[in-house]
Amino acid sequence: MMKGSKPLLLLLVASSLCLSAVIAAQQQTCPADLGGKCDGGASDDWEGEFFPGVPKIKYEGPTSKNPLAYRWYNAEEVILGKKMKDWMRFSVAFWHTFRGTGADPFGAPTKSWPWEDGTNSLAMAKRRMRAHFEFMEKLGVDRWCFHDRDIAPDGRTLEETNANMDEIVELAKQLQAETNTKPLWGTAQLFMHPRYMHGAATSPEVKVYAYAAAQVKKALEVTHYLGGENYVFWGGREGYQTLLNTDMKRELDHLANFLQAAVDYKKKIGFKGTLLIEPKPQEPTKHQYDWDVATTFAFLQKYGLTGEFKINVECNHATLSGHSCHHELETARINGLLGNIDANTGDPQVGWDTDQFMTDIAEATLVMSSVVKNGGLAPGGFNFDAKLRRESTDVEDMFLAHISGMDTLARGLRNVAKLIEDGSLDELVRKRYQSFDSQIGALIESGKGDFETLEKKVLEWGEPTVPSGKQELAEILFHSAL
Ligand code: XLS
Ligand code: NI
Ligand code: NI
Repeated sequence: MMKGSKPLLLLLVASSLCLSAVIAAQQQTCPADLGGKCDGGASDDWEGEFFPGVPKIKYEGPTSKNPLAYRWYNAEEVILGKKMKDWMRFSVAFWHTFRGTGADPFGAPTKSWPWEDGTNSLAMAKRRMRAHFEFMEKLGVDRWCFHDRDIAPDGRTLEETNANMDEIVELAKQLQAETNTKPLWGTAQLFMHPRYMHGAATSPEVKVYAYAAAQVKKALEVTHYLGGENYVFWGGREGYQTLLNTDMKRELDHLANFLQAAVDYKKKIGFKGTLLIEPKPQEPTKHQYDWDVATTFAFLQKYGLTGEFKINVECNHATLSGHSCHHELETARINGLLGNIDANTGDPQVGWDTDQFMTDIAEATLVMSSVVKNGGLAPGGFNFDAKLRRESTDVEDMFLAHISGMDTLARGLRNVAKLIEDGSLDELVRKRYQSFDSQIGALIESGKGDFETLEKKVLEWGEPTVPSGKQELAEILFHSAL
């Protein structure tokens, strides 16, 4: 999500220390304080592969000692009636993988990939796009997600910005055709530019609302043109710090009108992809309007938008809102709203949107159990909205991170298959409610359990005996499948 442009000073230092692209290719990384490679950003002339040391990643099974191999993810293997690749529908997030710099609020960028020249030029955007497609191909992932502003640089005017976008999108379209890939989703990045400091669709400035509309219009067109399967709304600043200077009702009304206009425009251009909303409770504003799945559902219902939107559940956002990812997935699923998963995880101590690759097998198993109950995610999938740790600075680390995240979820899927086959946990849940498999239970479940009838039954039955909930047994059964 960071802008690629480096401070001018770094560029000046960099240009006097310039290395050729070929030498750069041999290096894993170059020191961050040199500001990256340094040809001034004029050319798109990268020779050869971007990842010469990395082969196509293959499945080698759980005993493999090769870090550049899958242990659990075997794309073509059929599990629970579907190929693993069709359960997963993995996607690389362009912004984290290719625009992430490793900077944090206290520290400078640590990553400076060999192909980066320190500029935010069009030529650089093209070269980076080519690196991205080679990355996906070697990883064996055929979907990607993008923010408009992260694939193409801002121009001085909207016309210039859109022209930049068109040029990059043409290249992406060509690379997609060569590699048989497409976007899982696209989105407009409506949070970084200072014009969006009060929000985009919720900005009190009508000209900013209009600008956001123009930006989303273009992003929808581009996503459609590239054959994207979904389009995501994550406002970032759609919320407030304090109600002292904001009008919550007015902002929510504006947001709903904005989303309705997006629905109308989607239909107008014939875009068939699903529109998704990605809840997040805070960061950067304190109270965001899409706090969690339930809040988002209430908003969609109030404004009559339920048929038009599904939800993109991000695991780290779930935990920020005080829920587990599994809770959010189930809330979305039972309401017919589960559209996509931003696959990441947070740090239990840090409590920030740290966007880590998921490595917890138990969490992945719970996530996959919701996906299996949902019958899969298509046309959604798993987008790795996750980034390398600041200290991971080798090109190879990009692959290791994705391999780890993919294997973790693949292992989760295998565990769900084991749990289903074993059946004990499902049986425990079935038994928990079996008292409702009675005449009176059926009456209640059909909505006909009136209070007088139930009172009569209580007088007949006397005090109920309440059986154990068997939580520890459930935990034993679940963990024995991991
Ligand atoms: C940020 C969000 C963002 C969205 C896309 O927290 O997760 O990355 O997925 O704008
Ligand atoms: Ni996300
Ligand atoms: Ni996030």
